Amino acid sequence: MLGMDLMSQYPPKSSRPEAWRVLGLSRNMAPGTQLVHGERQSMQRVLVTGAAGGIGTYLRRLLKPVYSGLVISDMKQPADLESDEKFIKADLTKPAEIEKACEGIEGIVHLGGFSVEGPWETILNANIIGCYNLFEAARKAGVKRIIFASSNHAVGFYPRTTTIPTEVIPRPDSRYGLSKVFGEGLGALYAYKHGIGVTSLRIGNVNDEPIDVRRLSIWLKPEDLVKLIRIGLERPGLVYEVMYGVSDNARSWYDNSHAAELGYKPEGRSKDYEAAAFAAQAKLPKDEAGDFYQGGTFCSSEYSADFATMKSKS
Ligand code: 15L
Repeated sequence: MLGMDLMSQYPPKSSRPEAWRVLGLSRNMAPGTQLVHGERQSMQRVLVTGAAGGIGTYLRRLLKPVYSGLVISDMKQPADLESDEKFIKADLTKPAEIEKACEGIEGIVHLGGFSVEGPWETILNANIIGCYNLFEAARKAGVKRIIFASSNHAVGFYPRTTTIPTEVIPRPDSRYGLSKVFGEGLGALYAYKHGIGVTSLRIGNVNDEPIDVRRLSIWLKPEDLVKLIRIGLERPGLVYEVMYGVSDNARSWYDNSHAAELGYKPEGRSKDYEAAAFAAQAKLPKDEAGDFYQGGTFCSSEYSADFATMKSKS
């Protein structure tokens, strides 16, 4: 049984050879290899769904040196697919296709689906039915771990004046955010009922740098996303966890202390980009409800409540 002090060093850094030794690892071991209850466990065959999208494009590059058996899937092949990448074309709404993509897979990073607000039919098919199909295919294939790409929009209707922990009542700000609440629930169901280790990451905004004032609070440096994914795929004993997918942001609205307990040490600091983000913000139109709530324009879009009343109650 690993002690908590050791856990707090997870994933171990190569700059800490003693941690590698205590965990039973060698520096020559392939990344993703670990010791669980005295056995060598390997997590190499990892599937990334939605790999042609914005986050997927970062992860194709960043996960390639980490997982030797990386497989990527999407509805259409990425235009810049490289010869050493294994791509499987799979539409999440077609169970047979997604089952094929899951064959022989140990861990999944599920990014696939519709990544912004959309019509109900689109969200229903891509993010609800598609997500269910993915979890079912994973269960049938004996997948051990799933990272579900949830979103800050699952809780977007909290005001920016509030700091929220992971254990918070959902306040989705859109049909898109609602689908992420569904996905988080699905993750908990498959974790406790089927024994798949699931991590829901409430991702903020993955980008090279924060692009406006709201993103200073929710920015996620792509390399920090990899750290979160590695915790979810590799940390021994994980059942079901929720973490905020954000970097070390001074203006954060999230209490991400649970992620820290699980070993997350973000390197990105949005403070380093404040001047540029404020300059970009100055060019954006004012948005009464959007600027008040964490979810921004996802909250103000299609808004029909009386804002003054809602503000006084939030
Ligand atoms: C998300 O969940 C979206 O997928 C992404 O496109 C951004 O809009 C991001 O949230 C955000 O809030 O910036």
